[in-house]
Amino acid sequence: MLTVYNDQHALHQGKFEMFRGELVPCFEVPARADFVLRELQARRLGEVVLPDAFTNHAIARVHSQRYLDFLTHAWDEWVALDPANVQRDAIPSYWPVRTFRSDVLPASFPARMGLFSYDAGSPLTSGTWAAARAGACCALTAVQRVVQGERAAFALTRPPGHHAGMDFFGGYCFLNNAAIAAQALRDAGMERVAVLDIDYHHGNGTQAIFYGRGDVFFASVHGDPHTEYPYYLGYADERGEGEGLGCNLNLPLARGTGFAAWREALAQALGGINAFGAQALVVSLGVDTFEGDPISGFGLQSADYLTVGADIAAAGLPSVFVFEGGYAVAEVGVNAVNVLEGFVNRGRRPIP
Ligand code: FKS
Ligand code: ZN
Repeated sequence: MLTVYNDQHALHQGKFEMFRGELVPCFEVPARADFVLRELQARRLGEVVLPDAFTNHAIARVHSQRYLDFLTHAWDEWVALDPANVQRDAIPSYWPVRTFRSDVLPASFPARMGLFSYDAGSPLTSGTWAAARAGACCALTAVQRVVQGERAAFALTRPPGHHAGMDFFGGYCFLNNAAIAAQALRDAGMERVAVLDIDYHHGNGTQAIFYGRGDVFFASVHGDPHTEYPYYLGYADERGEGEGLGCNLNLPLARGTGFAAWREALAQALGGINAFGAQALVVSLGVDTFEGDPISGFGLQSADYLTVGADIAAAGLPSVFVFEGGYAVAEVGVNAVNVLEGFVNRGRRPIP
């Protein structure tokens, strides 16, 4: 499978994330992408190409201009607060919850940072904007290739994207690569596009971006938000609104769920996508469903990911895979590439 990759992802390298009153080392590290790249090369799964250059136009189809302006200048504003900040990641401390205003853009940088985020676990660093932008370009290049006739392409990017909303970051995500890809497929003439999110965590950002739309279907299999991050979205009764009613399918599963039950939920998600009549598919490919993942709670084993890829291939849709989570760093390459190999090899050998 064609992979689009750019080493600029490593410009985003957070030091610590806030976790239960402590700053702990970031789970979302550059080595994650390195392991996937190495595994792709070892298995000779296909060409690895650099992204093409894009303006912000396609990104601004999904994200608000004032959010993009904030991200563009955030690091410089952080350092302007205190020159010693060059050594520190920027982490928000204030958020406008219910009853506060979000229409006023405060002059204070920390206040604006809270306006455009929803957690303290997503450090913004000197290279965050450059890395996120390069990642979005990888997703857009993958879309272009698929539009030109490639059966599928993989955007190997980080930071991840599916928690980022139209105008907020969080959950290690700044630009929503899957949403940018889905919108780009629409803008290239695909009438109906589906996003399948198989990361352990609900893709709240992607859901929110398309919630009122009837042209993009969102299906997600994830940890039950009653107990799992991002907690405040991802419940089964969220079915879309207005023209988008019926175009959102959440399949939350209890912590501890193993592959058999997970695969049934995947089949339901793919059934929804099929009934919707999608012409193209974007897959938010997280492999934090792995039994050894340090921050998640499902029980998938490495070999299961071959089956996952084959099941997705059976949908028969032109597909853009976008890399999301997965924190068992040593296994993340094998697991992600197993999905891609299972997809490519479907039909070549039997998978039970
Ligand atoms: C552990 C607390 C976990 C944040 C979890 C974020 C998950 C991110 C992800 C993505 F795909 F976006 F990377 N809190 N200290 O895996 O969904
Ligand atoms: Zn995740």
